Amino acid sequence: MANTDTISTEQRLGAGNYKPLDVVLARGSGVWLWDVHGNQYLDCLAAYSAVNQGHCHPKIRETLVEQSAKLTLPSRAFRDDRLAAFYQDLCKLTNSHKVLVMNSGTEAVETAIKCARKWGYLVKGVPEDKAEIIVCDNNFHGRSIAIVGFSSSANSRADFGPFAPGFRSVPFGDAAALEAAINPNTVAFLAEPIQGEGGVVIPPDGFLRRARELCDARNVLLVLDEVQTGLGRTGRILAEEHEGVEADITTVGKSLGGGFYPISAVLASEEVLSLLKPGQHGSTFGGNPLATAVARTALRVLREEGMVENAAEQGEYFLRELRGLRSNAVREVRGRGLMMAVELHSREGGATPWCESLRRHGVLAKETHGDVIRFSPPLVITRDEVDWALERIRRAFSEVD
Ligand code: IF1
Repeated sequence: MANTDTISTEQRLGAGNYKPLDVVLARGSGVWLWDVHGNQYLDCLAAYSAVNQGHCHPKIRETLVEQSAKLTLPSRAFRDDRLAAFYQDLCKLTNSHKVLVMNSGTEAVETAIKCARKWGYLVKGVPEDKAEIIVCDNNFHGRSIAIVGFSSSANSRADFGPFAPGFRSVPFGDAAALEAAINPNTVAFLAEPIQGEGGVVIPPDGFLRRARELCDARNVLLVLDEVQTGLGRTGRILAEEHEGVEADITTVGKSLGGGFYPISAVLASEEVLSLLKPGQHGSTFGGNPLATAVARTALRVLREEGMVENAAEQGEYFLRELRGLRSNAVREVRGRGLMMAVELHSREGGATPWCESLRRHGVLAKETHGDVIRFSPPLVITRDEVDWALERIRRAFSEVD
């Protein structure tokens, strides 16, 4: 089907819940993507950090093919020969005690919310249906009704009400506001270590440590959503490590599936996860052997190929060079590891013209919240590939300015 036919067919038959760049991709490998005309692009989005290992990683694909010929979905009504080893690998890598495996990041966050509430009633002794969870303004934790109910984005919430009660929002990074919001019915504080969709917003240094102290002092669970920041994106396995903090409940997803298969997980203590009894939570595909086999290889190559260390090294260089951009349009450049953003001064049309110019120059990036361009390439990016991208980013910006 020709390019224009593809796009018009998508627009005719598909819901309009995305506004993608009009590039029709057909192949990917590592940091590189090719469209249907054979044009080559460097991917600076990595599927919103779901392809940290690079596109079509051969070892992860090999596992997918091999397992797909053995056993894919016996359901959790029975046991299989892949799940225990996946639990071992994930717990070892993240220094976690127990795992509850799901499919999407949204499901992992919903599961974390259910676990925090159950802990609140059965362990903390909060009166029935009175549990409160504190969240942050400008958050993004997924798109279920409960989660968008505590979103501060009008576009995420409009016309989806009524919403679930029991959530209270405080400014991200404001420890005093967090302290003031905690009350005897507070069961958890839920936050992203760095707000992704919010525009790569990094909290003041020490905020997570202070949140940890407050949660300890007031018997509140610290829940960190590492679906986007986790698995090497910020130069550490988990972003919480930058502050030497350990959450009580951590969610991971996206690159856990290595860009091949949706799988997510909730990591928590025995005390928290042992509260869930048979029949109280689950999912048809959660923890299927195809997903867990793929995830084990996705985690293995992350470690064996030094992707986390590479994210720290290349990210430091990439960010320093982005900060050198000579452009009057740029308001701020920020990031940690290979989770970076260029915020433009607010203007009509936002950052779209810059993303279009970047595309024309062979770099694929996407704006968030209008004025922020996210740069989050796969963690396998080499120094030469960073320089390739920087050369074109400089040209693209000079063209639009
Ligand atoms: C879309 C955003 C990013 C997440 C965090 C949970 C989830 C996400 C911190 C839910 C998902 C995705 C969703 C996707 C685009 C992307 C996104 F722009 F939407 F916000 F990355 F910033 N926690 N983020 O970032 O995970 O259920 O999607 O597997 O909805 O367009 P999911």
